[in-house]
Amino acid sequence: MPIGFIFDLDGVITDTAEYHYRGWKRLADEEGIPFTREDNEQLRGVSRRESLRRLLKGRQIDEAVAEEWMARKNNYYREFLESITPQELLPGVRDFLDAATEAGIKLGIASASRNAKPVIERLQVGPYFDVIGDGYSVVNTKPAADLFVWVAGGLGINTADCVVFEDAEAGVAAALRAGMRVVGIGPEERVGEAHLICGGLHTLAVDQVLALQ
Ligand code: B16
Ligand code: MG
Repeated sequence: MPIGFIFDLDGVITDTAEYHYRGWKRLADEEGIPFTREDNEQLRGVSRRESLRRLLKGRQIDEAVAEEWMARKNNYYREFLESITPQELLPGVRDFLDAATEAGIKLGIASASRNAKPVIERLQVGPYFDVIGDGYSVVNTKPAADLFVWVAGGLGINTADCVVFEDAEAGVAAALRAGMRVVGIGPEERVGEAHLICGGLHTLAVDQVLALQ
């Protein structure tokens, strides 16, 4: 039976969380809003708009202002992206993608980011993936199931035959809602709902993941 592996991007393939943090931090400093690295953890895996809502912590701003702030943060973020190279693949990623491809598994990306495609291009891993789902692919991003279901559809694989690799609580919840098996990357308190928890793709073997099915 064909199997699909669906990878989140930020926190699984590469670590762009630091660049998101610096972009939001610069905006927050300019606007006099307190924002720490700890606050940034709450933005992991959620959309740009939801990130802004969490950063505001109940402060009210007009829609036009919200649009301008999101655009400004995104411009800062995109400046950082220009320096990304394949060196910024997380440990073990290329070996794991090679092993999965070798095993005949179809691979896809499901990222909440609207910048996923340029990031993948800069990392030079595009050819591994048959489908790239990003922040433009569906209306409801994680924790809704929609993005994972969209990617599974593109791969032509039943949702029940897909395994998701996720680093965010919202992403694990989304994958479970989609009826998929989930490998959680990171601490128990963040990805504890996953079927298997590990510290990164460098600690995993493809057979171990297939045994989850
Ligand atoms: P953008 P992922 C997510 O990527 C990030 O983890 C999250 O922090 C960010 O807010 C979101 O993408 C949207 O990103 O502003 O570039 O559209 O983990 O789903 O790959
Ligand atoms: Mg992520």
